[in-house]
Amino acid sequence: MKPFHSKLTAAFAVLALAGCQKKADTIKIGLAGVQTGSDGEIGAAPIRGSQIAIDEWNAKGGVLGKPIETVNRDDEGKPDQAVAVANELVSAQVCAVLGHFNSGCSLPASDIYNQAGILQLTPASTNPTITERGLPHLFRACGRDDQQGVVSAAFAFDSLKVTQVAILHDKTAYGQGLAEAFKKSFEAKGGKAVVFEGVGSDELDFRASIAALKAAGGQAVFWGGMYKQGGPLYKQMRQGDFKGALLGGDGIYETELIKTVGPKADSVFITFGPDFNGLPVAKPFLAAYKAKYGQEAGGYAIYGYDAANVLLLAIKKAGTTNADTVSKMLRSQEWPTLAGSISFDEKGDLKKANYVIWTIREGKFAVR
Ligand code: ABU
Repeated sequence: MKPFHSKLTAAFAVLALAGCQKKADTIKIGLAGVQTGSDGEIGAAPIRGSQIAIDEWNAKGGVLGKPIETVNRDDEGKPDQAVAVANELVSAQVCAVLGHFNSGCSLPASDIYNQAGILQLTPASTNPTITERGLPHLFRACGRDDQQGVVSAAFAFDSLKVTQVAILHDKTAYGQGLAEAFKKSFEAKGGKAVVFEGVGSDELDFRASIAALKAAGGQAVFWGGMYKQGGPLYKQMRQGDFKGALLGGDGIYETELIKTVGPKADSVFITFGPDFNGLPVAKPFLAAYKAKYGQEAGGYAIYGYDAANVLLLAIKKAGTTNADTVSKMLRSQEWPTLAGSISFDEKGDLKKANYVIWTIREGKFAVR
């Protein structure tokens, strides 16, 4: 006999699916992620990108003959709030969720979507565990931290000739996971992590850590965390007369970082996807983003746009919003995106994730 909570979960999933299919007037898509607080700027970008894609689909008649309705929820970058948001989206009977942004939010929220039989496609959550759990309807349109950690470590060791690195992280699922991935890869190359230290995710005073890493012989710093802390860390490295490079992942790829570190901080090195700004195919999207939101599209905006287009195209091709059918469809072929064609493996990861090294040149992010 099934335990009571399993029966409830099954009933909940049936109700959610029934609602999704019964609601004949619109196709509801959840947009979820951090849009306020310290990660607000970087987190809002993919949601805005997704919204632009959905506006374009609606202008052409929606999908499956119905208008697409978005249900947008801010998880504030907090795992507990992400759980509340996920429950709200289930109650709202969305058919799929584009989000969340933070790995620490996608992890608990994905359990709720999984129980409710709702497809989730995150444009930005890079922690490997997200897709390693084998959830059947979970996908990501970005790479993984064990991929970007490898690229960053190879760049530090092979190109910068750094052999001793200090690794700091913010103790989050993203920041700590990325720091560990970098360390593993850097040490496999023959390098040494002379410091590996977690700091609170609201810590802005790094002077003690910088003094310690200088004393330990660190030649560069790897930061596993977000831009709101990465910027002050770099500034304090220079104020503390530490001339080594700052390396980091996609969480510091945000123009707010440049405002903090200055336009000439050319020894900041970031892993992110390839440059799309110069691609003719991306120009209409970049213009639409600026027209709608009054600012340049941040790095993850295009991932949100691409994720929404891939999801809607898969729903259209599947002829249904049923999560099983759409998930099979997503795994079955290559999907065109502004950033090139993508395909998903059995886990829901991209079959090929292209990370390149970015730096800051003339006040802008530029591929090194
Ligand atoms: N991947 C960058 C920041 C989002 C996250 O994975 O937490």
